[in-house]
Amino acid sequence: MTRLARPRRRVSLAGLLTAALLATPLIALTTPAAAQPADAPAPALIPKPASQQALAGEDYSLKPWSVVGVSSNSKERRAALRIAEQLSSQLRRSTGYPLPVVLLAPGVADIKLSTNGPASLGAEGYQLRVDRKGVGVTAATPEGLYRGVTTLRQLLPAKADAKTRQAGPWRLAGTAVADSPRFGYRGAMLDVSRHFFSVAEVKRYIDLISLYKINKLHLHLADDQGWRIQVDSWPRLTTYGGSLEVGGTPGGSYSKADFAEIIRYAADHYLTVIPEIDTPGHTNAALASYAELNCNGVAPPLYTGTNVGFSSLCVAKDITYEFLDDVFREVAEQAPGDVLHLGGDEAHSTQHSDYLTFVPKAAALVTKQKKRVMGWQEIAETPLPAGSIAQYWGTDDARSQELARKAAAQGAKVVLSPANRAYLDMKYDASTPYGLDWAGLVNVEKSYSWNPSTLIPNLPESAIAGVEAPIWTETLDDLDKLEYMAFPRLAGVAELGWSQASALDWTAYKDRLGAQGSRWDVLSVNFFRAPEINWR
Ligand code: IFG
Repeated sequence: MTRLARPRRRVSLAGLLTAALLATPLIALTTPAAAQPADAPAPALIPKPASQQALAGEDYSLKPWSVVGVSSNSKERRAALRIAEQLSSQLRRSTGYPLPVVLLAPGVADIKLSTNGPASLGAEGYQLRVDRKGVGVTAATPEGLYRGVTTLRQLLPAKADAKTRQAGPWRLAGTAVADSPRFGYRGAMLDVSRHFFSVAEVKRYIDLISLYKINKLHLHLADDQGWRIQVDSWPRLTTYGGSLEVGGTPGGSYSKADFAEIIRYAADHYLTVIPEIDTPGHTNAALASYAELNCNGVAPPLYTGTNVGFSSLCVAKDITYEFLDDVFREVAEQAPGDVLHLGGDEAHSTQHSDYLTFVPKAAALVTKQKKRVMGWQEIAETPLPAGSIAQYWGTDDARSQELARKAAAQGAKVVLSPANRAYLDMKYDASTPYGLDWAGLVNVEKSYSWNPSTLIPNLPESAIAGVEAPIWTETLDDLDKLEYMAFPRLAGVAELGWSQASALDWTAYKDRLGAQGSRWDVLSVNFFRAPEINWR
């Protein structure tokens, strides 16, 4: 709800300003210069912005009478106001200040948000300035404004993220930031099949990944252990195929209303949801639900173990493609983003020749829904439709690197998810209480210390769409475990996707990372306090 500044406030504000101006000389006479507050150090930002400079002597503190002003042309006004309201509602909670949001009446607002910036800022770029007069965030789009406000939140003391009222001061170091992302695809994948996570739990993950300018949420919605998204034309997929999870505990699934809520919440955080229906392997939940989908007409039992590669859709049967046509249609209707992920990994029980037949047929059913095809790297063995994306999940092995190059060679884009660096279910070290280690132990430094553009030899940088950090949940059955494995490493992958290559320096990053600790404490994030980081 947008409250316009009431004239009464303008008079009282002017009154306050006059009083402050009159008082200043008095204070100046009586307060020795040395008492001027020292400039707060420019706080550590993750992802590191393209450019940031401290403005000495330009610190600014939020005031009880601070006002958030929005200026935007009409087509983006609603989105811009929504962003302003999100910021204000959080800061009202932690500061106790009213922080009204107004459609900018010049001079009233000391926190100015604008989407009238130059088109040169691009889709996600922004400029941010803190000086004695206040704060300004300027972008060319609501998404860019959201990214800039995300930075603004990191410039405030961590307690600004608190759910309850905290004591001030609410000081911002004087700074000028000009920023835009290196890669357009900066993803986090959440496997809700091995263990089911509720809408509320997915929202919590969205809250956390969006703090680091992640812009894609890849949901792994179907696998051997559980089918998690409603398909009205094949109801047993969820009623039966979604009933369990790894370990045999009750599973769950998202009704269309549930999924719509996830989509809405993700959009509010400027995240595009990419739904994945893994095929032709990783399909036991579907095969158990409908006997006719199996080549032998016999439905296998539900599976609650953690093996992979034992299931396959029946490539030879027509019903397989009728099934996928219905599934992709209903999933595409539920996810407005431009990408649908058809999986394609570990099809160890699909004849290779059948795999080469299957993927193009499945891909055609995705493009029929006007979606871009995305799939794990193995799909690069087949001719891919224009606009396809292959997701690399190699461990520096020659075969995976070759698949990535093959994808690029046919004009597909590549998203980098190296399992030995970006898989957040990998143990940090031998003492990590959960997670897997098939791709090796991945400590915080290893997860950060790679450069997307040079990871795979002879992969043209123009083919790299960006990076994604998957978290597989065979061993992760609740949010605490998820947060422990995802943080701090997700922040590092987010930086690799956003920041310039020149910014990628472990020693400097490690120090900035340590400063996130207080923020994660305020947000009650159950992060792994890696001993090598100076958490503060
Ligand atoms: N590989 C499997 C996942 C999951 C993972 C756990 C891919 C693409 C191992 N496929 O990663 O289903 O089991 O780390």
